[in-house]
Amino acid sequence: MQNKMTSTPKMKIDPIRLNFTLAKAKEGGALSKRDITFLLDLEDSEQIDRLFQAACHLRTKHFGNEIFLYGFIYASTYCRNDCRFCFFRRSNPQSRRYRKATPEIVATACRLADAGVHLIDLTMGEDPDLFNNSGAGFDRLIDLVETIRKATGLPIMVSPGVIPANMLGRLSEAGAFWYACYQETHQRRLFNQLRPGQDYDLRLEVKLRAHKRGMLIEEGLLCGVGETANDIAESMAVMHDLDADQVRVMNFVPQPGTPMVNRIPLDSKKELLISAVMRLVFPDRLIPASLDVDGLAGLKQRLEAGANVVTSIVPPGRGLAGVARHSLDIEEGKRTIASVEEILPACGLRPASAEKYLSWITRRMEALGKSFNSILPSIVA
Ligand code: SAM
Ligand code: MD0
Ligand code: SF4
Repeated sequence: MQNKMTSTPKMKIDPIRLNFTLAKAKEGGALSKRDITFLLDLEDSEQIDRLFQAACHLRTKHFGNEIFLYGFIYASTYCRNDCRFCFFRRSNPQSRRYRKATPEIVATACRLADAGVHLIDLTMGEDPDLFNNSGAGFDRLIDLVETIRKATGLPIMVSPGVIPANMLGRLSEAGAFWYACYQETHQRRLFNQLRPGQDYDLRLEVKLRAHKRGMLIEEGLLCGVGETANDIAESMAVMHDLDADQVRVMNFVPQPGTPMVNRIPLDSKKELLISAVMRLVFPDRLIPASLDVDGLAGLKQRLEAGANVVTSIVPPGRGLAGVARHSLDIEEGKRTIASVEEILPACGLRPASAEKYLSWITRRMEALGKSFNSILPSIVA
């Protein structure tokens, strides 16, 4: 699986077409797949900077200079799947396994809420304990979501893998207003290579079902795993069809003990390029700058590519892991709001208020045709 983005001499692409394409996006015009692959072919740093400026212009147009902040709790690192890119794949002997107890998770969520995050992202592997046949596992997850929501008053995102359809409604009522389940690619052959033994259609369909149930959804891509610019453009078209509320891309990080450990990772320039093009294609949606790829050191460049949510904020001293970078910057306290707030002014940005985040969710849910009022009580309770 060779990366398509090879290091040929830094060609300038047609500046007139670049001007036209950026101007179209800034005026709210829709970009075609050809526009997207054209922009993804940018190599010249001056031209890439112009793309980043257009992305920041559109972020400002829709979100001003305010940034949302997500707390991340990786509650269980047990998983029944064997994704070839993931440190926590079932058959990785080097993986760090833990399953946090409810009181510990709730205490961590409260600590994150006190620190000022706008949402709690409750993530886990497809833990056999959760997915056991009796459904008792999901009863525990639903109780956990409800307890966290009551204790923090914050909206919750759940990312436990492919949720059984009959659990979506109960999770949503319990306070899980977001469902994150990344397809990684919308190129089936590549999906099957990355996520062997998993059902491409089921993974896509469960997001559609969650959306129909009024949950907000996040779709995500991996880059640096052999995808082409056409694959990325195709993914943005699928994200558009899903009407995804949050869209992301993460640069692949090789993991010890996994089949892709020797894959040469890309530098993060490609992730920034894709993220900036995502801002042009989804100007009014949420786009994360994750601390889970290059840590705090990679935050400024991601924000300068048009992202507007800082994710993977993990408190030290709780024995919690990240996903792609399972320990980077955590115990050093560099994945905290305090560290993030030191970076924001240099980008002319500042944290939004909790009310601002809730009003964005309200508007999106109303756009989804779901009256927020049917769910509001469970947020501000
Ligand atoms: N287990 C659930 C699932 O797979 O949907 C949720 C958690 S999963 C660990 C979250 C995401 O982290 C994956 O979908 C993938 O996009 C990203 N990720 C995992 N391993 C990674 C790696 N080595 N490099 C970059 N991103 C990675
Ligand atoms: C992040 N480490 O935001 C988290 C994780 C899963 N919903 C999120 C990948 O980067
Ligand atoms: Fe399990 Fe998720 Fe990792 Fe795949 S990406 S091995 S489903 S934790």
